[in-house]
Amino acid sequence: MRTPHSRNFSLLALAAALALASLGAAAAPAAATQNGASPAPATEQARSAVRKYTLETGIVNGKMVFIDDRGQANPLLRANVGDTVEIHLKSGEGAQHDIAIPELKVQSQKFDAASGPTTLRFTVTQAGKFAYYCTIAGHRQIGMEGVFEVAGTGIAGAAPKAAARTSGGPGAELYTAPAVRPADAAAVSVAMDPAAVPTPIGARAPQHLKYRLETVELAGKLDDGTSFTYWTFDRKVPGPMLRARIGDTIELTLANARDSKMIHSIDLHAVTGGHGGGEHTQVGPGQEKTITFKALNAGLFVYHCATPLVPQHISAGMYGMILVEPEGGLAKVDREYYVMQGDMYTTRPHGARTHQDFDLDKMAAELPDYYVFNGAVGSLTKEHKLTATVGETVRIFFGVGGPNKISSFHVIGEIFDKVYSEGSVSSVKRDVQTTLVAPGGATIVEFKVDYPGSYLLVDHALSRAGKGLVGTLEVAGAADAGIYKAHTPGKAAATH
Ligand SMILES: [Cu+2]
Repeated sequence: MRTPHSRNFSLLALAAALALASLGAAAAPAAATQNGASPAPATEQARSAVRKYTLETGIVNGKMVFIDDRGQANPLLRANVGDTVEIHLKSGEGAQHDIAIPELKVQSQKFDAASGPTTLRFTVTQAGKFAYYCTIAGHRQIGMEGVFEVAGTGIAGAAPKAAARTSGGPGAELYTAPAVRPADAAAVSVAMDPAAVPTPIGARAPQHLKYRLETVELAGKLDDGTSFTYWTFDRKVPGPMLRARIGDTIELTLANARDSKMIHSIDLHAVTGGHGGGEHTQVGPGQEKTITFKALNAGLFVYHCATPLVPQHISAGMYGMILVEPEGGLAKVDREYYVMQGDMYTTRPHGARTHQDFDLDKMAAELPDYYVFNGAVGSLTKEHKLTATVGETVRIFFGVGGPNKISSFHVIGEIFDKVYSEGSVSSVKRDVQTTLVAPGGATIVEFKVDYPGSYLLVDHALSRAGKGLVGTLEVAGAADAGIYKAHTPGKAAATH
């Protein structure tokens, strides 16, 4: 078996600490302590007793944990063979959790602020030390794990069987293969319109700006006939593009929808201090928090949710960008577009016409099933297209939410006249074919369109096009044969 925290590998612990360091104090009871076995409860001395435990979820020292009624994080739970155990469960921060002891084949119902408390009741038939943990993806890894210790001798022949009950529901049957869920007929489009770019700011003095974003979890269309439970900023992927100028002071409120199952937050790479805002914007369902920051550096910056598991929240759609214009603004162009790339991990292969569930193991292995521009397959080929007319200049604000994969951004049949590498507007590269964009990074590309046709936006790691990563730029206008022409086929061969 495992001891509590043994699974806390360093990166996740770091992410959790980064994102939740300050939240813990607010969420945890004052008496919370870090770890260690708690003394046995008073009821323990009696054999074949009913043992009652109360666990509330919360955040202590940057970890998500179960907290007992004495403030102990992930307490050691004890019982004797033959006892009936009752665990009363409540979501302290409002997000969704459960508790399972898989080796004993028991699992509670899921509970959150909306469902209210629940109780897991079962009879113990087996001695030993067993791990209990929350089965919501990622929660065990960021701390929701403890030990259930059973003294005594196993009851002969008593295989752990349907001993589990949860209040208000049927007996919990563990670890049957999840049924294939049909695609959600009510799934909506999450595809952000690439033309949804705020108006240029240009030459004005610094101001105080207010932005408000809402985190929303919803069933969205991932592909034709395929749905996915997205986590979003303002119901779109990427979330809204924000625009400011250097020296502006920005007051940003993050609200988490009442029907959310998860805590969410925002870390903007344009922010100096407070983990980019992630430290002070961890919001439970139905709550909101506000930060104010000064835009000290110009450039194009990614923002993303910074709630553990951070890469899961990003992969599910929680990323966007903020442009901080330099003094005087950017040069005028004819068209501006907003495009972001993401990698997604699902329990069934690419193309499955089902509701796709998130796959934690594939994400850990960095083996995506889907790559998407603006949230879904077809967002920039079917639902929206980029358009321009010959002679116009086009600027694309391009970023990678990721969470994991670098983009080799390229437009087939075009050359970037200018690239502001890594989103930095303080230097420009000219005449670039393909530009690298890191996860959590961005670029600005500009080019004049000189010839009509369909131009494809791709990641030049082109296997990814087959997993959804294609966009279209339709250029209208007159063809100049001096720039490009195709020759009549079939004539050349005869002259040989
Ligand atoms: Cu989130």
